[in-house]
Amino acid sequence: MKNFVSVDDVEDMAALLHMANQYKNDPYATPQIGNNKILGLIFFNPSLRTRLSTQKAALNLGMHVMIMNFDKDGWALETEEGAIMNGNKAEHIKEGAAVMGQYCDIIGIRSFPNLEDRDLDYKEVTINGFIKYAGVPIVNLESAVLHPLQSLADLMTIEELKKKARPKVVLTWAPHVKALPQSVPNSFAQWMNRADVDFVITHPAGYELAPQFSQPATIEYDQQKAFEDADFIYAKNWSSYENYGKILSKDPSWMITNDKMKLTNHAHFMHCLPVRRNVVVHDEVLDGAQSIVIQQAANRLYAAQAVLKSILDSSTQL
Ligand code: AN0
Ligand code: CP
Repeated sequence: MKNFVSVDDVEDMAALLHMANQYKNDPYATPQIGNNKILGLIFFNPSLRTRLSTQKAALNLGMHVMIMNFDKDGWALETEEGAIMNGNKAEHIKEGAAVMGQYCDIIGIRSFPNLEDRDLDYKEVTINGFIKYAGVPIVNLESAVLHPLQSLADLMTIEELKKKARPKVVLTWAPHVKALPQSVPNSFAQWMNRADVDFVITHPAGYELAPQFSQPATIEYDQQKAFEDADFIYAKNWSSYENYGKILSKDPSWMITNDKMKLTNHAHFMHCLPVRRNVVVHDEVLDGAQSIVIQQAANRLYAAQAVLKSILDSSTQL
């Protein structure tokens, strides 16, 4: 695998899942493969899970890790071609990415959308700029549009816990106080649409995801109906794609409660975290036996380790 930016970079999903499971059984199976290799991690936004799990994954492979909080410590990056840089942006991505590529063998980037200009966000200028100018493989640590490391860990968790060959997986919108990216639901939809699951998305009208990610999933506007017979409930808030970046509803009746979980087939509750308790999901669900959010977070490590291993394998073949 050259880059890991979306599901489209994965040549063989079953093989990648298998590798992640192998690392779960034996995290130190290949402690040397990353010797003398540097993973650079760049954060334009906060992170707990992605930062620590990706760092640990690299250490398990024998890599060294350099981390930079670009929002605080880096020069503000210009991404526009031909820009006259007389404003507050001190460095162009052409040099910034090319220089990082001199120091790092793989670069991971977290860069959220600004949620103001949809066309600009969906062009993925930061991650694509690094792909174009860094000259080394790029890993998406949640971009403006996608979060594939999360989705790989989510799929791994579903595979571990499913009780039937083709489980019903429901992605449900839930309320939140802030406008959040569509990256997690876009990416989850993209992966679920390729997995062997019965995939349903439920949200209030106006929260339709970009069709290139949601199709061909079933959209069900009645949350309770969507929950019927579900084996997995994946909750997440996102802001509107259509009315870009806007909060159209804070309707608390969309919060996940035990009463709603009772409509399901004893479903497992999933969330990528961080989650706002008693806004997105009631304590009784998150603290209950069906919640698998910590297992999901644990699997982030093995997902990242499999991705880094695949990239190291292909870069040594060159
Ligand atoms: C981010 C989001 O919704 O994309 C990160 C999730 C992994 N969440 C928040 O900003 C709360
Ligand atoms: N789920 C996830 O990516 O968490 P962080 O934002 O803490 O990395």
